[in-house]
Amino acid sequence: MGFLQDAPQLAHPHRNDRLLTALLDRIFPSKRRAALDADLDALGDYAQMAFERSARSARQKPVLTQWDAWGRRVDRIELTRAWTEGPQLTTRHAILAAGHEQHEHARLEEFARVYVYHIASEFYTCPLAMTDGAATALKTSGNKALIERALPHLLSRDASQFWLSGQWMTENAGGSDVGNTETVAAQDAAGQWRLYGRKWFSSAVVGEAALALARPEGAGSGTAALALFYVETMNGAERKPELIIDRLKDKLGTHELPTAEIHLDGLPAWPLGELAHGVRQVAPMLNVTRTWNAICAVASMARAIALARDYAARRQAFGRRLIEQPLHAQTLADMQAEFEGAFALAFEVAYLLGRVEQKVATLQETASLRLLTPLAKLWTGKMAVSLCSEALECFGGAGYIEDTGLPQLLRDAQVYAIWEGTTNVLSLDSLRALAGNNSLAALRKVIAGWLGEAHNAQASFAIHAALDAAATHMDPQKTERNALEAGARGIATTLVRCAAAALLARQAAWSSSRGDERPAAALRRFLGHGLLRLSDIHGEDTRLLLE
Ligand code: MFK
Repeated sequence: MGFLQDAPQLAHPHRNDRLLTALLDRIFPSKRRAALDADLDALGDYAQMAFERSARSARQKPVLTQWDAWGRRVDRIELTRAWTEGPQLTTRHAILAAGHEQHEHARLEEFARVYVYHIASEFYTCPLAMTDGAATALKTSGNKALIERALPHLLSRDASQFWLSGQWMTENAGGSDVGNTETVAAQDAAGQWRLYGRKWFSSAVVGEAALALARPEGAGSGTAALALFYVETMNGAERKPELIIDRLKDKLGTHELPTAEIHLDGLPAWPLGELAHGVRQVAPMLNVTRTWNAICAVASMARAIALARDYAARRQAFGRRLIEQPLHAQTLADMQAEFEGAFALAFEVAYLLGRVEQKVATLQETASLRLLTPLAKLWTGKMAVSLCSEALECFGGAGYIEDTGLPQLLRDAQVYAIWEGTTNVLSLDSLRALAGNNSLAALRKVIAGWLGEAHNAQASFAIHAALDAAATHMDPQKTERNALEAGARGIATTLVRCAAAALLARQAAWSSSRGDERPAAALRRFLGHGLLRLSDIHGEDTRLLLE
């Protein structure tokens, strides 16, 4: 046998993750740290085991069996190994329960676990995110009966009691424009609400509950007339007959996730609150799942970079290891700097979410969180795709070969930019956030606070200059609505890069004072990539280019 290339190895996703360790060292109270570290270690062990297992075994996909041998409708889904392990593992390590404890670091505790676990979970984190979102929306609704009924299951630390919840919003006609929802809610003779309609993407159809948008019979058209309902899907071990699984989707990635098309044929349902303004009521769920999206996107980047770096230290070409080749090293360092910005931002959103929920946040932090959530989602979603693509290229041809497991990283990453609101929908949501609560002024204040801890005049100057340019670009006195919308991505990306740079500067100051100069290098490289991403909005040219 001739030359055989060593495969990349996965370092421990908790113990060897210097960013996560530095973040927790910087903000986390030491009295809670031992318990958190034990969970992170265990989840990291699982992630390493899953990585090694995936190298040995063929990929699995969920299988839907609609009819049994005797013609009975069963709609049974057999799940992959990681999915069957999910309930035990995640309740034992209290992933969701941790996020709903009563202290300001609760969300950080939760999302540190999510970050370490996500890739090994094979996107079992998707229904976990929705379950977390459902618990959050139920709490916000104040509906005592539903809270008492569902929350002990959704946040359970006992797998036998645990329920997953879905988020049934997307329809064939609706898509991003949820106001076109065709599902109808009607009351039967006994006064029980029942849902009738077709949900086109249902990511947690294996769950026990869901939140669903529907139009109460006789209500008007549009978003405001939609109501938000809680449903349960099971009668003991049997799926309720009013929930019919039409088929599983054949997707580009997230193959282990059983995304389904479903029919609701009179499924019993309970309104969370008033029988209107369902999107407003589901918004707390959306903002939580968008935070999950950002953390999971960052976890994909972490995995892609970890494997590419390990490989660069193993692979020899042109007489030296890849990591010693100047252009390869430059490419990896560029990826690392952008990743560090994304990591800092996603975890700051998680931290702020905890502070807002525990009512210890300032008004500026609360207004900034509303803006930073869509910004984090849209930026990290896009970055995960480009970074995973770059990482595959770092392996040459091997990165294009299925049984290395690498192409899956890229295919899966594409979903972050699509579900939970596409990049454009989220850019427009940023405009929605900017229009209310004076959130740009709030964000500037919050950024100034981060920079106050950084003592870095050069970074401050660059960040304030970019923020000024963004503010001028979106001045409502000078910019008409169509131009504002056309430039929304550019505005969003500029604002988010400014926020990330300020967070990098704060982390760099903290780490430099402890002898670690790597975060300062990440900041310099990130600033070197530029902060401004404002678009050239020339409506006439856009029209010509589309003719
Ligand atoms: C592993 C990672 C885990 C991730 C989990 C993945 C699960 C995947 C499953 C899915 O993909 S589920 C489908 C996801 N679909 C979307 O995210 C929908 C995308 N569309 C939007 O986000 C639209 O912006 C939206 C439907 C929310 C609103 O469209 P409209 O019809 O233009 O609504 P409108 O009138 O602007 O807003 C209605 C109300 O909601 C307003 O409040 P008011 O009633 O008080 O005026 C808005 O301010 C409020 N609102 C909208 N978005 C909000 C929000 N409030 C707070 N936060 C937000 N993000």
